[in-house]
Amino acid sequence: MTKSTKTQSTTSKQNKSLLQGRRDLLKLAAALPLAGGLAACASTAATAPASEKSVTSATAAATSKPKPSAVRKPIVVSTWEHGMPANAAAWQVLSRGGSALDAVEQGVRVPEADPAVRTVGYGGYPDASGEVTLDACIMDHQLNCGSVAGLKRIKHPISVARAVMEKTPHVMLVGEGALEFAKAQGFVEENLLTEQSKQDWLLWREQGKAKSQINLENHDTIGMLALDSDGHLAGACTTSGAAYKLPGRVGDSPLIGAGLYVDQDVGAATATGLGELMIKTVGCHLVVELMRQGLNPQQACQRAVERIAAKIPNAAEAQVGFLALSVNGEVGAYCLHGGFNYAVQDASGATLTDAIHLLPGVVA
Ligand code: SD4
Repeated sequence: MTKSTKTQSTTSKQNKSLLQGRRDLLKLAAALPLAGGLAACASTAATAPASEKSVTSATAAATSKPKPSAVRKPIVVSTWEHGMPANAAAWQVLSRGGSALDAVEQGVRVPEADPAVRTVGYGGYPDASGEVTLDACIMDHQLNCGSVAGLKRIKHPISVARAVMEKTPHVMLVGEGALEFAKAQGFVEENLLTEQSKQDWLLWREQGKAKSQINLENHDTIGMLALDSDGHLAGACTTSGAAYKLPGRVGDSPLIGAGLYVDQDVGAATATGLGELMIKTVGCHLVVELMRQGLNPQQACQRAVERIAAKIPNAAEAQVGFLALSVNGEVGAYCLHGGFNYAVQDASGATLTDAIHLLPGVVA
């Protein structure tokens, strides 16, 4: 069963007015308290359960030890709408008693292979030179992790990241070394630039590179977190990164701690949005550590977004979203601007939910 709880829609008119209103957002960001205590904007706070409205009223939910029957498992959560079919693939693994690690790998391979998903894998936006370069990482419940960055011509970077984790003594391989490793592991080289992506890139060049490389619209990385029936957590994150990025630019998505973190004692977190902001704050590690301190996943995601908005000048020009899953199966998400949604699947069905946001306005 699939039911959507999507509550907000975005029109191009709304986008335009939001972009025009960036100055206001900047002023608002500048006014944010350094301690990060700003409550969610009124329009969205009203939709949050009372327990989620203030991080200051944190309970020790994330760290308490509920009865095994109270743990919500198995469960899988993903960023964005393309998380729905990705979760469905992960659920095939989880519902048969498979591992969270297998589930997240199988799940994110769905958008990696889908040319209609323009920000992940095959068909993703290229860099400024017209080359599609992919970033991905994966992590299990024992702090095992693997990662690739700047990987060209391989459709499934998440599976290469898993091979780095399982078959090398290293965590991360980049560029040519990552490609050589992938080929040695039997991955096949192929062209990842679709005709559509090529045409869009040519237009971007013709227009004098007018459109920003990193903006509010190109931010749909998939991050997936799962808790399996054995109670083990795992996570995966994969992206083509910021559209028309400088060749060589690496975002948060392949960086353990920035775009993904998993700690079996506490929970897991993944991120989407402008990677530079997550790198500066080691955002996903921050979310997990906040959960360790007693915040629930929702509260932890909110606190991390507030930290970014308060400490990083111009943060409001970008989108940032966190998604977290506790070891007890609690889910939370929070973003800077409206428009970020996340998919959840468990035995009760599948949902797509708009995350609560800090600043007014909605972007696609
Ligand atoms: C990055 N975080 O490379 C990625 C971009 C993205 O959703 O699309 N995130 O910065």
